[in-house]
Amino acid sequence: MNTNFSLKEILLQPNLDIRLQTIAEKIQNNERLSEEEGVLLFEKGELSFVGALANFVRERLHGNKVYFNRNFHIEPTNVCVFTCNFCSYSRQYKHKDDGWEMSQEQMLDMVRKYDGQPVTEVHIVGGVHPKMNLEFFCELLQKIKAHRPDLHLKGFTAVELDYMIRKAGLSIKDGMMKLKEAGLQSLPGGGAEIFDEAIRQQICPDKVDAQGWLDIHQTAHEQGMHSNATILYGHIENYAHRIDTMSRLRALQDKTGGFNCFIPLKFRNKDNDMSYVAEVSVIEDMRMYAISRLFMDNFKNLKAYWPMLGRQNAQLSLSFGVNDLDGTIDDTTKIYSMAGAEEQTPTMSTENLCDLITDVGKIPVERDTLYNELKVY
Ligand code: V47
Ligand code: SF4
Repeated sequence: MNTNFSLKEILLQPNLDIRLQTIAEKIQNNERLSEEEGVLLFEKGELSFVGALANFVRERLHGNKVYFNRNFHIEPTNVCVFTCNFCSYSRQYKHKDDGWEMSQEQMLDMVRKYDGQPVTEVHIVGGVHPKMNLEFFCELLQKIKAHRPDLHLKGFTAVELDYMIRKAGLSIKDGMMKLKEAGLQSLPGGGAEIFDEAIRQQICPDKVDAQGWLDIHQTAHEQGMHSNATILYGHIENYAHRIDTMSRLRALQDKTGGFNCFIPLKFRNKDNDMSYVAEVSVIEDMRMYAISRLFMDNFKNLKAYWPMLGRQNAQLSLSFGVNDLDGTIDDTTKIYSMAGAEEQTPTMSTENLCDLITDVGKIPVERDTLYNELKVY
């Protein structure tokens, strides 16, 4: 199934806006788009136009390959000191009896459940619990590494890190060093949301700000760790806010080269304080992926997180610039099912994931966290 127009068909459109024509030529010549051009793509670029260009870039970088990894998630707690209005998952500390808190032993049991299974990564992320401190997490990392040294430990959003390191009275540099020594290898991309201060004030007023988020990722990169970057789109932000966030991430990537991938996350509106905001359409989702592929020219990998997007839309995204479908996740992640995502119990076997990829004429490739190819299917 080919869901794309060819680049030639796009460029031959009789009434194509001259500014879009210039953008198409820049993309063909591998030239960087400006912020103004990014906003223009959101305002004027039809799905067929941005999709054809994004698919062209995707094929230039990755041919027909689509990456996935075998991972599982540990969510230590959903008790959180912060009050992000879009979050359906957290429970405030004063209502902590409605939430969950896992002991180190319970989390190690989850790791032991995968003994003998070919998973390569554990993704650890949760709420910000005031009693789960830096020491607690360093011990947890050490214990997981001691039990299973081959498992790549990807953990903690910049929000969790900022809180636990500040509370321990350490500088970001020293705190990150301590976590690295305990076994932390990569950071997931959460907590970025939208960087614009006024929007942040409305959607997540009390957690780490844009500069704090960027500083933590820069510090991780300088210490040799890699990380991911996300954006939460489709709520009260406008197109300029999206491009501003993407531009700040692109600038940090120019500096460090430490980001593995970019992950646009669609705002879901069930059971949170922003339920009055309507969700955007699938067309807007695909435009978001395509424009991300075009604007984020120094991010090699663009990930669609299928538990949030749903399987069919994730499959569709592979024709709009996406080259990574995250992993064969077990049913241990609740952050999206609680916000109304399609996938209420997000599990998918390797076979299912490969079928989903081959059904749209692409080649499934298992990768590790750092995008080394492990197996081409
Ligand atoms: O920062 C919270 C988002 C993020 C909602 O790095 C919501 O591989 C939509 O970052 N609607 C945390 N999104 C999860 C995350 C992540 C997920 C998958 C892979 C990786 C990776 C990272 O979840 C938060 C926030 O942006 N989120 N609530 C919601 N209602
Ligand atoms: Fe806490 Fe993260 Fe939810 Fe914000 S998004 S309330 S930091 S769990």
